[in-house]
Amino acid sequence: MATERTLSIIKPDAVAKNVIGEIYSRFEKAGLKIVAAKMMHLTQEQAEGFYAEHKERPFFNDLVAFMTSGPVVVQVLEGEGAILKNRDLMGATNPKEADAGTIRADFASSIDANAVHGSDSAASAEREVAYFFNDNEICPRG
Ligand code: IDP
Repeated sequence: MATERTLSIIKPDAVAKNVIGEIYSRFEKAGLKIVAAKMMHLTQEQAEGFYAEHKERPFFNDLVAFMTSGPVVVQVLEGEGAILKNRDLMGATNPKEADAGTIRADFASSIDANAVHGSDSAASAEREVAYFFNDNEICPRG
């Protein structure tokens, strides 16, 4: 399987719960390397742009309000099959449907406040990594 990069966000609810380290530990134990990272408080414009594909969905305004409600931690994960591996670690969008032992099952409280974001395809990963990071902010680790 090819080495991939994927964009991950620890959302405001998980930052508020103080579980950044526990989530990073899951990435690392699964063999994913953090090759870029930053904490930031998204502006309305940044959140709307990031979730532009959901603009017409009924939950869009709530999603933007939630994502701007507190700081997030944004990272690029690198590893074999990183996109799917990260999605598996995250669990289903609705934490009530997430498999036991996944990040969302363990740390998310609702479909709105669901702890983490992860790119869902190679095309999304490419767009989302570039949305938050310049090439010179990504540190390949071999
Ligand atoms: P994903 O984050 O698992 O890829 P998406 O369908 O891409 O899920 O939705 C993006 C985000 O929008 C979700 O993580 C969740 O926070 C929010 N969301 C999705 N569906 C709903 C919904 O039905 N109600 C409220 N929020 C939703």
